[in-house]
Amino acid sequence: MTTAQGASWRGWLLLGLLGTAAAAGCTLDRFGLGPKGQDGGAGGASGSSSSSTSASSTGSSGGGGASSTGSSSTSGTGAEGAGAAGASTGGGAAGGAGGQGGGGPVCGNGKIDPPGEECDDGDKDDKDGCNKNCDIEKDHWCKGEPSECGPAFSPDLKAGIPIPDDLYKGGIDDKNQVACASIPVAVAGGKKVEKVVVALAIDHEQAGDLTIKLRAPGADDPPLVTLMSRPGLEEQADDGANYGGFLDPCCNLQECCSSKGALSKDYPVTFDDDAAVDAELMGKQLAPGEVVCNPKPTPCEFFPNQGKAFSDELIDLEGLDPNGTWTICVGDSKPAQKGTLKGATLKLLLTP
Ligand SMILES: [Ca+2]
Ligand SMILES: [Ca+2]
Ligand SMILES: [Ca+2]
Ligand SMILES: [Ca+2]
Repeated sequence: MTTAQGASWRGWLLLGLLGTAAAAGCTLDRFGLGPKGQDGGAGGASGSSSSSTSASSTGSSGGGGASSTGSSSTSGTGAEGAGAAGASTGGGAAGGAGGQGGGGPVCGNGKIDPPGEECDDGDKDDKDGCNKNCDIEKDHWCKGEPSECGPAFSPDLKAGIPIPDDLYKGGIDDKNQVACASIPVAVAGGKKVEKVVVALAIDHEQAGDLTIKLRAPGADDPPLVTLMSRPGLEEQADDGANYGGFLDPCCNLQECCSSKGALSKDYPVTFDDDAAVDAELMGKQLAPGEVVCNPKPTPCEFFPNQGKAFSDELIDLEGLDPNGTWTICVGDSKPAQKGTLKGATLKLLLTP
């Protein structure tokens, strides 16, 4: 885990997404791939026993593509392991998975190797979020390479919490005005917060109606972070007022420019300081009915934008005691389009 701390979050994010998309299941143990396979070589050799020559020539650095049943199995640990993985994915002469970075997934090398690794924290230990097969463990999340992992907390919201339509007034204490998910966190060992990421599953017809806030635990004046504030709309204050951009032909003040894109629980959105896209842009390019994050690469991850709110930032939560009740609230400040908070996940990275 120590090597993780100097690496770039942004790089992790991209690669983490690639890794998350990969199918489950690390083949390492199945094929007995040894350490020497990590730097491995060309791959793609025949699946027959005739591959033994080429496999053995690169054996010390990995080699690859040979059949696990071929005579190449005698030519060295690296070739044996990589060859087996190659045959499992490509089969025979069609070629193994060899080439860059070795012939197959190497769990424990700190890189998320396709196919199959969800994470790789640089070890083969269980119960640290990324298990010995490089699968993310239950109730955990991971990001980056080498992966950093931490606990994830998701309350059971059952049918969801309706978001009161057009009732948000700027505060989250009146639960008639906002939909809030309470997330109790209990972590032993005196660990402190290093990083906070929030993922939300929301069904809503119009993202531009919404303001989203996260309150951290704490008895006195706990941190309150505004994650999103009416994307697309340049509000004048965080008070839910319907500020106009123009007068319509009947002289009614009309709002201008709030994002028309919709949100779907099937396409959760994530708030992360390291995301590449401003939350103020969520759904801004979409027509009514089009859904944020669908299809990709419409962004799913956003860095928070507090709009005109007085707000702490996610980075301000660093060093906090994670224990207690976290609260995520969603408010709606525009009539007509409405929706429901269907799911919330609080993802934490903690000090060792
Ligand atoms: Ca790996
Ligand atoms: Ca591990
Ligand atoms: Ca805004
Ligand atoms: Ca609304």
